[in-house]
Amino acid sequence: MMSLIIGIGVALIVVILYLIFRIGNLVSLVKDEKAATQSRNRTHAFLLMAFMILSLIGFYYWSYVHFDEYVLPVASEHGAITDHLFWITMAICVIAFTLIFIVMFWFTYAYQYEEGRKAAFFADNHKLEILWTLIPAVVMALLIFRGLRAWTDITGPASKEAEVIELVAQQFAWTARYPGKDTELGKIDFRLIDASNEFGLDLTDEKSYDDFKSQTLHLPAGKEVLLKIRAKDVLHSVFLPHFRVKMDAVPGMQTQFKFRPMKTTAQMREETGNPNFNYEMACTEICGKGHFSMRFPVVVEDEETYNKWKAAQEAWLKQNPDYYDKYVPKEKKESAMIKSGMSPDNGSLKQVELKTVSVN
Ligand SMILES: [Cu+2]
Repeated sequence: MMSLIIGIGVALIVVILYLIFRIGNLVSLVKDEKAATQSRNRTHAFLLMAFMILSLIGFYYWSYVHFDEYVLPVASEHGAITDHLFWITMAICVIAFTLIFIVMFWFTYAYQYEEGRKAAFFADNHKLEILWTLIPAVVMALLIFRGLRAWTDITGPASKEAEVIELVAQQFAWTARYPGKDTELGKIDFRLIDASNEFGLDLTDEKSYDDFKSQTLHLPAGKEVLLKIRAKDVLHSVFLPHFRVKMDAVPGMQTQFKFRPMKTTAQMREETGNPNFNYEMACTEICGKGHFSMRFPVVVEDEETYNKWKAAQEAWLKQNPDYYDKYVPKEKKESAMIKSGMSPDNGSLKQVELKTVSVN
């Protein structure tokens, strides 16, 4: 209903403006041409001033009323710094925008055509040029300096205790890989990727034996997390809005993002008053037709629950025993069995069972 009223209002304003224009034209037919031009000029100058005032009121009013919808609650440590930087930049832009907007329209009003008035002319003005170069340069330098510090912190090396998680993007899904008990991700090789080995796990590396796959991103609250990000086909982008995390997933290279989630999903439900609240991760790079579906559920738990969840997960190798038979080197078979938590009947035995079933 509200938008209908606004629509009708806008239509009426357009009709009124058209009528004013028509009246101006008719008047110019009756009066002499010079006076008519002057009158038209005055009308335009007045309309431009009205546009300036109405737009500014609209801009400030809208921003004020919808302010709370602009930002999601922050749930990470560095998020506060990112937000601070964002709002400083926004404040500078709004001040500059308002000043330029007012001056621009004021000039069209104050210096409208008047008979006999001549425009001032000067070829250059050093003082003015130095001023309008120096002020933006200093402001930009300060902003970039602060931004760079935040950036090096986010992309810098993580501490040894950091929880390392790999996020792999492909058209059109995310997969997460956790390092398992040894807390180190195993080596990967893109040439090893196939229908089952979607990570391209290199099973000659012992660190890969306990790695496990997850279709939900579990994060421990209060602990540093290092996301290692890669893409298998085209550009994708990791976006965790509540944590102020955004990093491109680039095919052929690994990117990373370090952060510390501070609020569990349960705490966030309480804070937002929404019992159905869930964090989520999205892809923010238009990566193809199914881009919209690249949504990944995120759960933040306290460290204890998180560790319990981790301990309950099955290693990728345990779920794919035929890879144990085919790709784990002989001398590492025992270590692979222990690290992946396989029982002796997982490997070759299960293979035999499967074959029997398919024959039948
Ligand atoms: Cu994508």
